[in-house]
Amino acid sequence: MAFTEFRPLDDKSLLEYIKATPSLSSKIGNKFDDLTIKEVGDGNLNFVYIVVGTSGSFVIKQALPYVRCIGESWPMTKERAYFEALALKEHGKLCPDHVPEVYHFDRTMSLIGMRYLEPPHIILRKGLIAGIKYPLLAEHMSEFMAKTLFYTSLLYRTTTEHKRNVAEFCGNVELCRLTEQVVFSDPYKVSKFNHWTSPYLDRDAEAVREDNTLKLEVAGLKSMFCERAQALIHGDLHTGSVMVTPNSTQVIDPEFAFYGPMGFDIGAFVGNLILAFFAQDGHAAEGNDRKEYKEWILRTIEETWTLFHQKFTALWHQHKDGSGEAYLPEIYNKPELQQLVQEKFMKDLFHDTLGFGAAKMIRRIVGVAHVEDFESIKDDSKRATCERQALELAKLLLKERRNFQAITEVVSAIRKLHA
Ligand code: ADP
Ligand code: SR1
Ligand code: MG
Repeated sequence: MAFTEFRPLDDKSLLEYIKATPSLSSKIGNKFDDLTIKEVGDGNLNFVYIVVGTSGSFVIKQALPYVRCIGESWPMTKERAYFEALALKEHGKLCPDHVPEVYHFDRTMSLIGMRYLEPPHIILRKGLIAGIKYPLLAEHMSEFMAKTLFYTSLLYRTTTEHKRNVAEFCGNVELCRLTEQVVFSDPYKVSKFNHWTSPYLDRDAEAVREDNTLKLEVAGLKSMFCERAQALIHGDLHTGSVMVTPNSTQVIDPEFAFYGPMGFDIGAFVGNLILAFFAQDGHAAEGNDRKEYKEWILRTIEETWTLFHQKFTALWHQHKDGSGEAYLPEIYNKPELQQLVQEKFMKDLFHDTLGFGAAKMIRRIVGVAHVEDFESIKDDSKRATCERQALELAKLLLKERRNFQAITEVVSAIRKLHA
Protein backbone atom coordinates (compact mmCIF):
# COMPACT_ATOMS: atom_id res chain seq x y z
CA MET A 1 0.00 0.00 0.00
CA ALA A 2 1.53 3.37 -1.02
CA PHE A 3 0.92 6.47 1.06
CA THR A 4 1.58 9.14 -1.53
CA GLU A 5 -1.53 11.15 -0.76
CA PHE A 6 -3.47 11.95 2.41
CA ARG A 7 -5.65 9.21 3.80
CA PRO A 8 -7.20 8.84 7.26
CA LEU A 9 -5.67 5.83 8.95
CA ASP A 10 -7.26 3.03 10.95
CA ASP A 11 -5.61 0.22 12.94
CA LYS A 12 -5.14 -1.90 9.81
CA SER A 13 -3.77 0.74 7.43
CA LEU A 14 -1.57 2.11 10.22
CA LEU A 15 0.16 -1.27 10.43
CA GLU A 16 0.88 -1.08 6.69
CA TYR A 17 2.11 2.49 7.15
CA ILE A 18 4.50 1.45 9.93
CA LYS A 19 5.86 -1.43 7.85
CA ALA A 20 6.58 1.00 5.01
CA THR A 21 8.27 3.59 7.26
CA PRO A 22 11.79 2.69 8.47
CA SER A 23 11.95 5.47 11.12
CA LEU A 24 8.93 3.85 12.80
CA SER A 25 9.49 0.16 12.14
CA SER A 26 13.03 0.40 13.52
CA LYS A 27 11.58 1.70 16.81
CA ILE A 28 9.82 -1.63 17.31
CA GLY A 29 12.78 -3.71 16.14
CA ASN A 30 11.01 -4.48 12.82
CA LYS A 31 8.81 -6.99 14.65
CA PHE A 32 5.18 -6.78 13.62
CA ASP A 33 3.58 -10.02 14.84
CA ASP A 34 3.17 -9.07 18.47
CA LEU A 35 2.14 -5.46 17.87
CA THR A 36 -0.85 -3.87 19.60
CA ILE A 37 -2.38 -0.75 18.07
CA LYS A 38 -5.01 1.17 19.98
CA GLU A 39 -6.71 4.51 19.21
CA VAL A 40 -6.87 6.50 22.46
CA GLY A 41 -7.56 10.06 21.32
CA ASP A 42 -9.58 11.78 24.04
CA GLY A 43 -8.60 15.28 22.92
CA ASN A 44 -10.86 17.61 20.97
CA LEU A 45 -9.16 17.59 17.61
CA ASN A 46 -7.14 14.59 16.51
CA PHE A 47 -6.66 10.82 16.42
CA VAL A 48 -3.95 9.26 18.56
CA TYR A 49 -2.77 5.64 18.30
CA ILE A 50 -0.56 3.88 20.81
CA VAL A 51 1.67 1.30 19.16
CA VAL A 52 3.40 -1.19 21.48
CA GLY A 53 5.56 -4.18 20.57
CA THR A 54 7.96 -6.35 22.55
CA SER A 55 10.96 -4.33 21.38
CA GLY A 56 9.63 -0.80 21.57
CA SER A 57 6.72 1.58 21.29
CA PHE A 58 5.60 4.94 19.92
CA VAL A 59 2.55 7.10 19.47
CA ILE A 60 1.05 8.13 16.13
CA LYS A 61 -1.02 11.29 15.99
CA GLN A 62 -2.96 12.12 12.84
CA ALA A 63 -4.90 15.30 12.05
CA LEU A 64 -8.02 14.90 9.92
CA PRO A 65 -9.46 17.92 8.11
CA TYR A 66 -12.08 18.71 10.76
CA VAL A 67 -12.52 19.28 14.51
CA ARG A 68 -12.99 15.82 15.99
CA CYS A 69 -15.20 16.78 18.95
CA ILE A 70 -17.69 18.58 16.67
CA GLY A 71 -17.43 16.47 13.52
CA GLU A 72 -17.03 17.10 9.80
CA SER A 73 -19.38 20.10 9.99
CA TRP A 74 -16.45 22.10 11.45
CA PRO A 75 -13.65 21.87 8.86
CA MET A 76 -10.14 22.54 10.12
CA THR A 77 -6.87 22.44 8.22
CA LYS A 78 -4.86 19.26 8.71
CA GLU A 79 -1.74 21.41 8.24
CA ARG A 80 -1.99 21.86 12.03
CA ALA A 81 0.09 18.67 12.29
CA TYR A 82 2.97 20.48 10.55
CA PHE A 83 2.95 23.26 13.16
CA GLU A 84 2.61 20.76 15.99
CA ALA A 85 5.65 18.82 14.74
CA LEU A 86 7.62 22.05 14.28
CA ALA A 87 6.79 23.27 17.79
CA LEU A 88 7.44 19.86 19.38
CA LYS A 89 10.90 19.83 17.80
CA GLU A 90 11.64 23.43 18.82
CA HIS A 91 10.37 22.90 22.37
CA GLY A 92 12.26 19.61 22.51
CA LYS A 93 15.51 21.38 21.65
CA LEU A 94 14.95 24.06 24.28
CA CYS A 95 13.59 21.82 27.04
CA PRO A 96 14.26 18.14 26.23
CA ASP A 97 13.39 16.91 29.74
CA HIS A 98 9.76 17.96 29.38
CA VAL A 99 8.86 17.29 25.74
CA PRO A 100 8.38 13.90 24.01
CA GLU A 101 10.86 13.20 21.22
CA VAL A 102 9.54 13.33 17.64
CA TYR A 103 10.56 10.20 15.71
CA HIS A 104 8.82 10.86 12.43
CA PHE A 105 6.76 13.47 10.58
CA ASP A 106 4.81 13.05 7.36
CA ARG A 107 3.31 16.29 6.06
CA THR A 108 1.28 14.63 3.31
CA MET A 109 -0.38 12.32 5.85
CA SER A 110 -0.56 15.05 8.59
CA LEU A 111 0.99 12.48 10.86
CA ILE A 112 3.47 12.63 13.74
CA GLY A 113 5.31 9.68 15.31
CA MET A 114 6.60 10.43 18.79
CA ARG A 115 7.67 8.90 22.08
CA TYR A 116 4.96 6.97 23.85
CA LEU A 117 4.63 8.45 27.33
CA GLU A 118 4.09 5.11 28.95
CA PRO A 119 2.14 4.44 32.16
CA PRO A 120 2.21 5.59 34.89
CA HIS A 121 2.08 8.82 32.81
CA ILE A 122 -1.45 10.16 32.78
CA ILE A 123 -3.03 13.40 31.62
CA LEU A 124 -2.55 15.97 34.39
CA ARG A 125 -6.21 17.00 34.32
CA LYS A 126 -7.19 13.41 35.19
CA GLY A 127 -4.65 13.37 38.02
CA LEU A 128 -6.09 16.61 39.39
CA ILE A 129 -9.61 15.15 39.27
CA ALA A 130 -8.38 12.03 41.08
CA GLY A 131 -6.72 14.17 43.78
CA ILE A 132 -3.15 13.09 43.06
CA LYS A 133 -0.33 15.40 44.16
CA TYR A 134 2.61 16.08 41.83
CA PRO A 135 5.40 17.53 43.97
CA LEU A 136 7.56 18.51 40.98
CA LEU A 137 4.83 19.98 38.81
CA ALA A 138 5.50 23.67 39.51
CA GLU A 139 9.26 23.15 39.19
CA HIS A 140 8.93 21.38 35.85
CA MET A 141 6.24 23.57 34.30
CA SER A 142 8.03 26.76 35.31
CA GLU A 143 11.16 25.40 33.68
CA PHE A 144 9.32 24.49 30.48
CA MET A 145 7.67 27.90 30.25
CA ALA A 146 10.76 29.91 31.22
CA LYS A 147 12.98 28.16 28.65
CA THR A 148 10.57 27.99 25.72
CA LEU A 149 9.34 31.57 26.18
CA PHE A 150 12.69 33.20 26.94
CA TYR A 151 14.72 31.53 24.20
CA THR A 152 12.17 32.29 21.48
CA SER A 153 11.79 35.96 22.43
CA LEU A 154 13.72 39.07 21.47
CA LEU A 155 15.34 38.96 24.91
CA TYR A 156 17.49 36.19 23.43
CA ARG A 157 17.10 36.37 19.65
CA THR A 158 18.05 38.89 17.00
CA THR A 159 15.21 40.61 15.19
CA THR A 160 16.22 38.81 11.98
CA GLU A 161 15.91 35.34 13.55
CA HIS A 162 12.74 36.35 15.33
CA LYS A 163 11.02 37.66 12.18
CA ARG A 164 11.95 34.52 10.22
CA ASN A 165 10.34 32.35 12.87
CA VAL A 166 7.32 34.61 13.28
CA ALA A 167 6.75 34.42 9.50
CA GLU A 168 6.86 30.61 9.52
CA PHE A 169 4.32 30.28 12.34
CA CYS A 170 2.02 32.90 10.77
CA GLY A 171 0.99 29.95 8.59
CA ASN A 172 -0.87 28.51 11.58
CA VAL A 173 -3.56 31.14 11.05
CA GLU A 174 -6.53 28.76 11.07
CA LEU A 175 -5.74 27.46 14.53
CA CYS A 176 -5.22 31.02 15.80
CA ARG A 177 -8.57 31.91 14.28
CA LEU A 178 -10.21 29.03 16.16
CA THR A 179 -8.83 30.41 19.44
CA GLU A 180 -9.95 33.94 18.52
CA GLN A 181 -13.45 32.59 18.06
CA VAL A 182 -13.85 30.17 20.97
CA VAL A 183 -11.85 32.08 23.61
CA PHE A 184 -12.26 35.77 22.78
CA SER A 185 -15.55 36.00 20.86
CA ASP A 186 -18.18 33.28 21.28
CA PRO A 187 -18.49 33.41 25.12
CA TYR A 188 -19.42 37.12 24.82
CA LYS A 189 -22.20 36.69 22.24
CA VAL A 190 -25.01 34.33 21.39
CA SER A 191 -23.44 31.42 19.53
CA LYS A 192 -24.88 28.03 18.57
CA PHE A 193 -21.72 26.43 19.95
CA ASN A 194 -21.96 27.86 23.48
CA HIS A 195 -23.42 25.80 26.30
CA TRP A 196 -23.42 25.82 30.09
CA THR A 197 -25.01 24.07 33.05
CA SER A 198 -28.57 25.13 32.31
CA PRO A 199 -30.82 26.33 33.84
CA TYR A 200 -28.55 27.02 36.83
CA LEU A 201 -26.10 29.23 34.94
CA ASP A 202 -28.51 30.82 32.44
CA ARG A 203 -28.38 34.15 34.21
CA ASP A 204 -24.58 33.93 34.65
CA ALA A 205 -24.03 33.29 30.94
CA GLU A 206 -26.31 36.18 30.08
CA ALA A 207 -24.41 38.42 32.52
CA VAL A 208 -21.17 37.63 30.67
CA ARG A 209 -22.81 38.68 27.40
CA GLU A 210 -24.05 41.93 28.95
CA ASP A 211 -20.92 43.02 30.81
CA ASN A 212 -19.41 45.99 28.98
CA THR A 213 -16.32 46.20 31.20
CA LEU A 214 -15.62 42.53 30.59
CA LYS A 215 -16.02 43.01 26.83
CA LEU A 216 -13.67 46.00 26.89
CA GLU A 217 -10.99 43.97 28.68
CA VAL A 218 -11.44 40.94 26.44
CA ALA A 219 -11.05 43.16 23.37
CA GLY A 220 -7.68 44.31 24.71
CA LEU A 221 -6.57 40.72 25.30
CA LYS A 222 -7.77 39.60 21.86
CA SER A 223 -5.81 42.40 20.28
CA MET A 224 -2.70 41.32 22.19
CA PHE A 225 -3.28 37.69 21.19
CA CYS A 226 -3.55 38.64 17.51
CA GLU A 227 -0.90 41.35 17.35
CA ARG A 228 1.88 40.64 19.82
CA ALA A 229 4.51 38.22 18.47
CA GLN A 230 6.40 38.08 21.76
CA ALA A 231 7.58 34.45 21.78
CA LEU A 232 6.80 31.00 20.39
CA ILE A 233 3.88 29.99 22.57
CA HIS A 234 2.40 26.51 22.92
CA GLY A 235 -1.02 28.03 22.36
CA ASP A 236 -3.12 25.44 24.24
CA LEU A 237 -1.24 24.87 27.50
CA HIS A 238 -4.12 23.59 29.62
CA THR A 239 -3.87 20.67 32.04
CA GLY A 240 -5.01 18.28 29.28
CA SER A 241 -1.82 19.09 27.35
CA VAL A 242 0.48 17.86 30.12
CA MET A 243 1.23 14.22 30.96
CA VAL A 244 2.63 13.43 34.37
CA THR A 245 3.95 10.96 36.90
CA PRO A 246 5.17 12.09 40.31
CA ASN A 247 8.66 12.41 38.77
CA SER A 248 8.04 13.33 35.17
CA THR A 249 6.20 16.20 33.44
CA GLN A 250 5.78 16.13 29.65
CA VAL A 251 4.15 18.82 27.55
CA ILE A 252 2.28 17.50 24.50
CA ASP A 253 -0.08 18.83 21.83
CA PRO A 254 1.33 22.23 20.67
CA GLU A 255 -0.72 22.34 17.46
CA PHE A 256 -1.90 25.88 18.29
CA ALA A 257 1.70 27.13 18.48
CA PHE A 258 2.54 30.53 17.01
CA TYR A 259 4.38 33.70 17.98
CA GLY A 260 2.04 35.29 20.49
CA PRO A 261 1.96 36.81 23.99
CA MET A 262 3.81 34.83 26.67
CA GLY A 263 1.00 35.40 29.17
CA PHE A 264 -1.32 33.27 27.03
CA ASP A 265 0.65 30.12 27.94
CA ILE A 266 1.27 30.93 31.59
CA GLY A 267 -2.35 32.03 31.94
CA ALA A 268 -3.66 28.85 30.32
CA PHE A 269 -1.77 26.69 32.79
CA VAL A 270 -2.55 28.75 35.90
CA GLY A 271 -6.19 29.31 34.83
CA ASN A 272 -6.69 25.57 34.42
CA LEU A 273 -5.19 24.92 37.86
CA ILE A 274 -7.71 27.42 39.24
CA LEU A 275 -10.51 25.52 37.47
CA ALA A 276 -9.20 22.31 39.03
CA PHE A 277 -9.30 24.01 42.43
CA PHE A 278 -12.92 25.10 42.11
CA ALA A 279 -13.95 21.65 40.86
CA GLN A 280 -12.60 19.90 43.96
CA ASP A 281 -15.78 20.32 46.04
CA GLY A 282 -17.62 18.42 43.33
CA HIS A 283 -15.20 15.51 43.74
CA ALA A 284 -15.21 15.46 47.53
CA ALA A 285 -16.51 12.22 49.02
CA GLU A 286 -17.10 10.83 52.47
CA GLY A 287 -13.75 10.57 54.23
CA ASN A 288 -12.08 12.73 51.58
CA ASP A 289 -13.12 16.37 51.73
CA ARG A 290 -10.26 17.40 49.40
CA LYS A 291 -9.31 20.17 51.83
CA GLU A 292 -5.65 19.29 51.90
CA TYR A 293 -5.62 18.73 48.16
CA LYS A 294 -7.07 22.18 47.52
CA GLU A 295 -4.21 23.63 49.59
CA TRP A 296 -1.74 21.74 47.40
CA ILE A 297 -3.29 23.22 44.25
CA LEU A 298 -3.06 26.72 45.71
CA ARG A 299 0.60 26.14 46.62
CA THR A 300 1.25 24.87 43.10
CA ILE A 301 -0.33 27.98 41.56
CA GLU A 302 1.84 30.19 43.75
CA GLU A 303 5.02 28.20 43.13
CA THR A 304 4.45 28.04 39.37
CA TRP A 305 4.49 31.82 39.03
CA THR A 306 7.23 32.37 41.64
CA LEU A 307 9.53 29.77 40.07
CA PHE A 308 8.74 30.97 36.57
CA HIS A 309 9.67 34.50 37.62
CA GLN A 310 12.95 33.28 39.14
CA LYS A 311 13.95 31.09 36.19
CA PHE A 312 12.95 33.57 33.51
CA THR A 313 14.78 36.50 35.09
CA ALA A 314 17.83 34.27 35.72
CA LEU A 315 17.95 33.40 32.00
CA TRP A 316 17.60 37.08 31.18
CA HIS A 317 20.48 37.94 33.50
CA GLN A 318 22.63 35.15 32.09
CA HIS A 319 22.11 36.38 28.50
CA LYS A 320 21.92 40.11 29.12
CA ASP A 321 25.03 40.75 27.00
CA GLY A 322 24.02 38.31 24.27
CA SER A 323 22.52 38.96 20.84
CA GLY A 324 18.92 39.56 21.97
CA GLU A 325 17.78 42.85 20.47
CA ALA A 326 14.99 43.89 22.83
CA TYR A 327 17.17 45.76 25.32
CA LEU A 328 20.55 46.58 23.80
CA PRO A 329 23.37 46.39 26.38
CA GLU A 330 24.78 49.76 25.28
CA ILE A 331 21.52 51.44 26.34
CA TYR A 332 20.42 49.26 29.27
CA ASN A 333 23.80 48.47 30.84
CA LYS A 334 23.30 50.25 34.18
CA PRO A 335 22.13 47.83 36.87
CA GLU A 336 19.42 50.18 38.17
CA LEU A 337 18.01 50.64 34.65
CA GLN A 338 18.20 46.89 34.00
CA GLN A 339 16.25 46.35 37.19
CA LEU A 340 13.60 48.91 36.21
CA VAL A 341 13.17 47.35 32.80
CA GLN A 342 12.93 43.85 34.23
CA GLU A 343 10.42 44.84 36.91
CA LYS A 344 8.19 46.53 34.34
CA PHE A 345 8.42 43.54 31.97
CA MET A 346 7.56 41.02 34.68
CA LYS A 347 4.73 43.13 36.08
CA ASP A 348 3.14 43.44 32.63
CA LEU A 349 3.62 39.72 32.06
CA PHE A 350 1.96 38.96 35.40
CA HIS A 351 -1.08 41.03 34.43
CA ASP A 352 -1.22 39.43 30.96
CA THR A 353 -1.08 36.02 32.65
CA LEU A 354 -4.04 36.87 34.88
CA GLY A 355 -6.05 38.33 32.00
CA PHE A 356 -5.49 35.42 29.62
CA GLY A 357 -5.91 32.90 32.44
CA ALA A 358 -9.28 34.43 33.28
CA ALA A 359 -10.41 34.44 29.63
CA LYS A 360 -9.46 30.77 29.37
CA MET A 361 -11.50 29.99 32.49
CA ILE A 362 -14.60 31.80 31.21
CA ARG A 363 -14.56 29.98 27.86
CA ARG A 364 -14.48 26.62 29.66
CA ILE A 365 -17.70 27.44 31.56
CA VAL A 366 -19.90 29.21 28.98
CA GLY A 367 -18.15 28.42 25.66
CA VAL A 368 -18.03 25.41 23.33
CA ALA A 369 -15.29 23.24 24.90
CA HIS A 370 -15.70 22.45 28.57
CA VAL A 371 -13.30 20.68 30.94
CA GLU A 372 -13.55 17.24 32.51
CA ASP A 373 -12.83 18.80 35.93
CA PHE A 374 -16.42 20.12 35.91
CA GLU A 375 -18.05 17.78 33.39
CA SER A 376 -17.28 14.77 35.58
CA ILE A 377 -19.38 16.24 38.42
CA LYS A 378 -22.61 14.38 37.80
CA ASP A 379 -24.92 16.47 40.00
CA ASP A 380 -25.91 19.53 37.90
CA SER A 381 -26.60 21.77 40.86
CA LYS A 382 -23.29 20.91 42.53
CA ARG A 383 -21.44 21.44 39.25
CA ALA A 384 -23.12 24.81 38.72
CA THR A 385 -22.06 25.96 42.20
CA CYS A 386 -18.42 25.08 41.48
CA GLU A 387 -18.56 26.67 38.02
CA ARG A 388 -20.18 29.86 39.30
CA GLN A 389 -17.38 30.40 41.83
CA ALA A 390 -14.77 29.90 39.11
CA LEU A 391 -16.64 32.26 36.78
CA GLU A 392 -16.86 34.98 39.43
CA LEU A 393 -13.14 34.70 40.17
CA ALA A 394 -12.33 34.84 36.45
CA LYS A 395 -14.45 37.97 35.97
CA LEU A 396 -12.72 39.62 38.90
CA LEU A 397 -9.25 38.73 37.58
CA LEU A 398 -10.09 39.88 34.08
CA LYS A 399 -11.42 43.24 35.18
CA GLU A 400 -9.18 44.00 38.15
CA ARG A 401 -5.95 42.26 37.15
CA ARG A 402 -3.87 45.45 37.19
CA ASN A 403 -4.62 45.87 40.90
CA PHE A 404 -2.95 42.55 41.74
CA GLN A 405 0.71 42.98 42.65
CA ALA A 406 1.66 39.44 43.64
CA ILE A 407 0.55 35.86 43.10
CA THR A 408 -0.19 35.58 46.84
CA GLU A 409 -2.94 38.17 46.32
CA VAL A 410 -4.46 35.98 43.61
CA VAL A 411 -4.45 33.02 45.99
CA SER A 412 -6.12 35.19 48.65
CA ALA A 413 -8.81 36.21 46.13
CA ILE A 414 -9.43 32.53 45.31
CA ARG A 415 -9.78 31.69 49.00
CA LYS A 416 -12.15 34.63 49.57
CA LEU A 417 -14.43 33.65 46.72
CA HIS A 418 -14.41 30.02 47.75
CA ALA A 419 -15.31 30.64 51.37
P1 ADP B 1 -5.74 16.57 20.63
O1 ADP B 1 -4.83 17.33 19.73
O2 ADP B 1 -6.89 15.94 19.94
O3 ADP B 1 -6.13 17.38 21.84
P2 ADP B 1 -3.78 15.25 22.29
O4 ADP B 1 -2.43 15.54 21.77
O5 ADP B 1 -4.23 16.03 23.46
O6 ADP B 1 -4.86 15.34 21.13
O7 ADP B 1 -3.84 13.70 22.61
C1 ADP B 1 -5.05 13.04 22.96
C2 ADP B 1 -4.75 11.98 23.99
O8 ADP B 1 -3.83 11.02 23.47
C3 ADP B 1 -4.09 12.53 25.24
O9 ADP B 1 -5.06 12.97 26.14
C4 ADP B 1 -3.31 11.32 25.75
O10 ADP B 1 -4.18 10.48 26.49
C5 ADP B 1 -2.92 10.59 24.47
N1 ADP B 1 -1.56 10.95 24.04
C6 ADP B 1 -1.20 11.95 23.22
N2 ADP B 1 0.14 11.97 23.03
C7 ADP B 1 0.64 10.96 23.77
C8 ADP B 1 1.96 10.46 24.00
N3 ADP B 1 3.03 11.00 23.40
N4 ADP B 1 2.10 9.40 24.84
C9 ADP B 1 1.02 8.82 25.42
N5 ADP B 1 -0.25 9.25 25.24
C10 ADP B 1 -0.44 10.31 24.43
C1 SR1 C 1 -13.78 23.59 19.23
S1 SR1 C 1 -12.74 24.22 20.44
C2 SR1 C 1 -11.66 22.94 20.82
C3 SR1 C 1 -10.64 23.32 21.83
O1 SR1 C 1 -9.87 22.17 22.08
C4 SR1 C 1 -8.48 22.48 22.02
O2 SR1 C 1 -7.78 21.81 23.02
C5 SR1 C 1 -8.42 23.98 22.14
O3 SR1 C 1 -8.40 24.41 23.48
C6 SR1 C 1 -9.66 24.39 21.43
O4 SR1 C 1 -10.07 25.69 21.78
MG1 MG D 1 -5.28 18.15 23.39
